[in-house]
Amino acid sequence: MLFEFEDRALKPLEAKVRAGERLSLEDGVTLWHSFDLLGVGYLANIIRERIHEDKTYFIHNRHINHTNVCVNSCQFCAFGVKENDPAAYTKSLEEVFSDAEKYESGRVSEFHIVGGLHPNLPFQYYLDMMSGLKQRFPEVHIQAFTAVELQYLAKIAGMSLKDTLLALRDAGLGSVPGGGAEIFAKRVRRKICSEKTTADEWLDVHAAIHSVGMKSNATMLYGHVENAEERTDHLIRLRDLQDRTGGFLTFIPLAFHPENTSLDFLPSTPGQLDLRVLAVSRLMLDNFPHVKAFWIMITPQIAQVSLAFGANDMDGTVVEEKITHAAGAVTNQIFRKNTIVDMIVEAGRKPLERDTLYEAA
Ligand code: V47
Repeated sequence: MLFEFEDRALKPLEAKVRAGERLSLEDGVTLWHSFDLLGVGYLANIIRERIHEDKTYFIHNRHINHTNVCVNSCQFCAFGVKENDPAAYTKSLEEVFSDAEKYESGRVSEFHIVGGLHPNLPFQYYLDMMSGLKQRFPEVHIQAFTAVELQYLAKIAGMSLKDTLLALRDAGLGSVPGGGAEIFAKRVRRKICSEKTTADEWLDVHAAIHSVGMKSNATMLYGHVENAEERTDHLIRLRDLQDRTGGFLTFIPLAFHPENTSLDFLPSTPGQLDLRVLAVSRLMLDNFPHVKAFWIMITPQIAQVSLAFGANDMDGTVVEEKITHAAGAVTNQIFRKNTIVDMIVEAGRKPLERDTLYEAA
């Protein structure tokens, strides 16, 4: 296909992308600043189609957010509250199991479980959640607890991170979601999540997950106070860890939703930024197999277009999503499988149902 770049600065990058050469920090910054969004998308699509051709994955999953009580107070978050807040909730294990059962009688292939850092729940609650779900739904893969939660669980368990991971794995944990990474740069963390796990700690937790043979995902929260260099630095630090461990499956950019947060003076992310972040991520993260368009956060419409801008995964049926809906998301919380299939087909791609580890489901 003959493609004319509007921005001539992108032309040298095409040669690099076609030759499979790694893009540098400067290349990343060029991509963020280019006025030629279609050109950036065109470059990302070269890699997307080289790896996946027309294939677009989705999963039959159910998210569960077991508690919104959190000892941290991240400025970008509208989900976490203190224990005495009228909006605070903590699901009993029976409620978690009954939620898991509610959607299609637990016949999903994945439970995706994340929550706040609860001050009083014992480590046993989390072990019993894993083993209770496995006992009831032995076929369902459990992807649970961000790196931030895992670091906290190790603290309340009084165990090393590795022993905590092994105990959770023995109880049924299958893999780890990508949340909590936000933006690694110290300047940004000081402004949006000053109390949180540091960038190095987040990366160390994922290195530990990979060292025990488990897979994990990675995210980047964008569209708040970060700049182009900081986004590129974030992607390069993920790429460096992936070079060392190979344990990341998927990268998921998360579009910042400002409503009900301390950063509510910021606007929502524009569609052009959502597309650009997916495209630049696909280009920079040359060693990540998958880049996911999380339709809940960027809308189904942008997610469809993103399948020509680097994304090759649409996440899944989801069913319950409280984190971005607390922050003003207006999307559905559930899409049936046939709706996702239709969306992918309408976008001119080939839908493939997968399990968490990207085997055909
Ligand atoms: O860790 C919190 C982010 C994450 C807001 O691994 C916000 O496959 C936008 O990590 N606006 C949780 N984002 C969600 C998450 C995730 C989602 C889908 C798939 C996967 C995966 C992981 O949501 C948090 C935080 O980074 N978040 N508040 C907000 N106002």
